[in-house]
Amino acid sequence: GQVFKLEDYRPSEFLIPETRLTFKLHPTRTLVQADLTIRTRSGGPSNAALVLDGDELQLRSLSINGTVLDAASYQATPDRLTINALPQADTFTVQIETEIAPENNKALSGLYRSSGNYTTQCEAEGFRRITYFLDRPDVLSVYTVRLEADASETPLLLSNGNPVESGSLADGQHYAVWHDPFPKPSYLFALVGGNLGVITDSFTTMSGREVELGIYVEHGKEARAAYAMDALKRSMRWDEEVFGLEYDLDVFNIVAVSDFNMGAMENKGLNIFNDKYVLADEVTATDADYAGIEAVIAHEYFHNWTGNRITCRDWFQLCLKEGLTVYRDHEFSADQRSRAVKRIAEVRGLRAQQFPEDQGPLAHPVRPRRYREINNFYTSTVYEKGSEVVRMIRTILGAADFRRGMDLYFERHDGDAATIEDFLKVFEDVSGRDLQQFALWYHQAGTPSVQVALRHDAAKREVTLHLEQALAPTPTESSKRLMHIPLQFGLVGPDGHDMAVHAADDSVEGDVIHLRKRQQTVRFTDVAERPVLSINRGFSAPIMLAMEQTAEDRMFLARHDSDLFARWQSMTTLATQALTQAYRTIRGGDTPVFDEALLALVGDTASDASLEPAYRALALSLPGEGDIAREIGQGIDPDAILGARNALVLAIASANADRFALIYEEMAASGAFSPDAASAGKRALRNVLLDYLSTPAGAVERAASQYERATNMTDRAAALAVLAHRQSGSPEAVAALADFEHRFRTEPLVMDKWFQIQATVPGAATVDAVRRLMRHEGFSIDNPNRVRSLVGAFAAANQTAFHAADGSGYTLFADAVIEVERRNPQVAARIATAFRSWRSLEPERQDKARQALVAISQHKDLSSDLRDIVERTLA
Ligand code: BAL
Ligand code: ZN
Repeated sequence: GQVFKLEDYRPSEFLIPETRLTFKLHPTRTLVQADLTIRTRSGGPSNAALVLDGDELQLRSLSINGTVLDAASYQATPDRLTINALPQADTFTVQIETEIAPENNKALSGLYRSSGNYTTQCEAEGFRRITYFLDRPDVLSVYTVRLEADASETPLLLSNGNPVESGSLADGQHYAVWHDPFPKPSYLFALVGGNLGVITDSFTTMSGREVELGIYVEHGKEARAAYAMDALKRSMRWDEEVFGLEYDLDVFNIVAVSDFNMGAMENKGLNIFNDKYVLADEVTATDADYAGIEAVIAHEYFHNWTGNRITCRDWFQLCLKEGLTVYRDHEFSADQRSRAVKRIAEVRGLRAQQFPEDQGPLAHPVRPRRYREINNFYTSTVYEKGSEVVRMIRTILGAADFRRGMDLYFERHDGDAATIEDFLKVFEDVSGRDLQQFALWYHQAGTPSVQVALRHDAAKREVTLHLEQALAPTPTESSKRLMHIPLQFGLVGPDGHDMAVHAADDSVEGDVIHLRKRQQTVRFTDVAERPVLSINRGFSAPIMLAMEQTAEDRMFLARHDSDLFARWQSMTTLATQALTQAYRTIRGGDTPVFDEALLALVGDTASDASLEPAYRALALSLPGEGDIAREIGQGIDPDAILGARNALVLAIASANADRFALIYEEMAASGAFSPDAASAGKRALRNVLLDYLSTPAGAVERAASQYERATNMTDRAAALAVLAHRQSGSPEAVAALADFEHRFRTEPLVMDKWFQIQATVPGAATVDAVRRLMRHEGFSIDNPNRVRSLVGAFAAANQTAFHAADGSGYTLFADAVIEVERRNPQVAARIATAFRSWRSLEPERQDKARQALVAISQHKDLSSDLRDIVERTLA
C-alpha cells in the first residue's frame, strides 16, 4: 500500500467554501447529491485537474456550473474522480450524484444502517464513502444538508449545525434542512435518520444564550440517558469555568447507536455515540461504566473547541486534537471526582496500553511521520501519551502561563487547521521559554528511562541527586536525542514531611527538576538529616524510573509520602519486585514466600481510614499480568506470571483475612444507589476485598451471596467475575453465570460483561469456552462491542489462554480476526494489535505466535488496515 509522509504535505490547490448535500435515504439505494462551490486557492483560474477522493463509490451523474459533463472530460473510479476540463474561473460549482447502500455497509465507516437507523462515521476517511470530495482535514466548508426519508419509518432527521426547516413531501416522505455556519472538514460531517426516543434539556451559556440539548436513544431506554445528560451539562459548565470556552450553536444533539467502531464521535453539534457510553442505570451499568460515560461525554463535548473550531492540518497532527482533548477530559474527571485516584487510574492505563505499544513493534511518535492506514493511528500513544505531553507543558509552564497559552491558542487559531508547531509556539510566546528540546516528546517514539540515586553527606549537610536518562531505539528510529524531562519531587524527612529544599542548581524550579542532559547532578544544601527521595510525583513525566532505593525507604514512602500518587507508586513498586522475584522462584521449581512487611503494608493500607476508599481499592489492586511481564522483559512464561500473582494474592489474603472481612462489611452500602465517586469508591474497595477473600480453595460463599443479593450491576458483575475467575467451575460459579445470562439475555450491553468475564477466565480451557461463546445467540461477529468483549478481551486481557502453550489460543484468535476483517477491517486491525508483545515470550510461544501472524498475512485480499498491523508486528 501507499505510504503517506508528513514531509509530503502540500496545501490543496482547490478549496470548497460551500457544500450543499441532499440525501434521499433508502436502505440499499440512498441517493446523494452534492453541490460543491469550488474556489482555487490562488484566486485565479487553475490549470490543474480537480481530483476528488472516493472509496467504493458509484458515480450517477456529474455537472459543472449546472451543465452535464461529457464523458471525455473526467474519469470516475470507485476511489477517485478526476475532472480535467475545468472552467477558466476562480470559482465554479460541481454537482455530483452518487448512490450508496447503507444497509450493506458492515465496515461502519461512511453512511450505514444500525438497528434500522441511518448513521454516519466519517473520521478519518469515511466521507469519501458518501460522495467524492476533498476528504482532508484542511479543506473547511460550510455545509447545508437536506435529508429526505420515509416519514413513518424514519421520523427523525438530524445533521450538523442548526435546524432550518422541515416538512412533508409526497408519497409519505418528509424532509429536514440543517445548516452549520461553522466551516468544518468533512470528517466532522454527520447525519442521523431514524426512529428513536429522546430526552431533552437546556443549557444557558455564560453569555446567556440558550442551547437546546437532546440525547437520542432506542425507544424505552430514555431513562438510561439521564446520567449522560447530567454529565453533558457539567462538561459545558466546566469548559466555561476552566478554559473560558462557550458553546456556539443553538442545539447540541447526541445520538446513541449500538454498532459503532469507536467510543464516540465529535461531529459538530451532532455527536454520535457508541451506546455503551450513553446508557446507564444501576441495574445494567457498573461504576466504571458511569465514569466512562462521564469521561467520553466530556471528551466529545470538549472537541467542539479542541478539534472542531481548531482542527488539524493533516492526519499527522491527530494528537493536536486528541492528546489535548484527552488532557482536558482527564482534568474534568479529576475535578469531578478524586484527583489522586483519577491520576493513579490514568497511569495504570498508560502503563498497560501505551508502554507496551511504545516498547514494541508498533511504536510510533505522538506525532507520526509516516502511515499507511490512518485508522491504525488512533492509538494510546496519540491519545494517552499525547495527553501526558500536554500535562508536561503545564508542569513546565505552571498553571497561569499554561492557561495564557491556551487562551492565545484559541485567539490565534480559531477557524484554522493547525499543527503541533502552532500549538507549541503559543506556549513559547506566552512564557518566553524555549520548547525545542521538549518538542521531542512529539517527535521521538519510545519510553525514556531515568536512573536516580541520592547521596547524603551528613558532614557537609548536603544532598546530591544523580540523574541519568536513556531512550532505547525503536523501529524506524535507531538513534535518539536527549529529552527534556520534568520531574516533580520532594525530599521527605524522617518525620514524613517534605523538607524545605534549597537547590544549588538552576535545573530546579520549585518542586520540578528539569532533566535535559544525559547525566545531571543536582545539589541541595543545608540538609541535616538523610531524606528519602520521592520523585516523578504525580507521574509528572511518562517515563520508566529506576531508583536506587532500599525496601525500607519504599515502605516509608508507601506509608508517608504526601503525594498520594507517589505513595501508591512506592507500594506498587514493592509489589512488583515481590512478584518478579516470585516468578523466578516458580520458574526455578520452588514455592515463593513473601516478606511479612509487604503483607502488613497492604493490610494497613486497606484499613487506613484517613485514605478514601477508592484510593485504598487501587492500592490493593496488584500489578496486572501484563505489568509483571513488562517488568521481566524477555522469555515470558505467562503461566508462571499468573502463578506468582495468585500466590501473592493468597498470601495477602491469608495474612489479612480478619481485617479484610471486617472492612468488607464496613463498606456495605446503606440507602439508595448513587453513582457518585464516594459511593463508587466504597463499592470498589469492597469488591477488591471480595476478590482477596474468595481466593482460598472453597471460599465461595461470600461471592455467591453477594451475587444473589446484589441490587446494582457493580456488585453483581464483581461477584460474578470473582466466582468465574477464582472459583471457576464451582457449582456457584456455574449457577451465577446461568442466572446472569437468563436475567440479561435481551440486554446486549450487559451481555458484553458476561462474555468478557468468561473470556478472561485464566487458563487454556478458556480457548474452547470462547469458541463456544462465539456461537452464542447473543454474540454477533458484526457488532464491534460484542467482538471486543469476547474476542478482544480474550486476546488483550487473558495472558494464560491467549498464550496457551499449545498455540490453540493464537489459532482461535487468528481465525476470528479474519472473520471480523471480512466485514469490518478497522475493528479487526485494532484487536489484532494484541500480538504486539509476541517477541517478549519464551521461544516456543514466540514461534507459535509468529506462525499465527504469518497465517493471517497470507490471506488473500487482506484489508490495508489489517495488513499494516500484521506486517509491522512481524517486521
Ligand atoms: N475523534 C474520534 C473519537 C474521539 O477521539 O473523540
Ligand atoms: Zn477525541
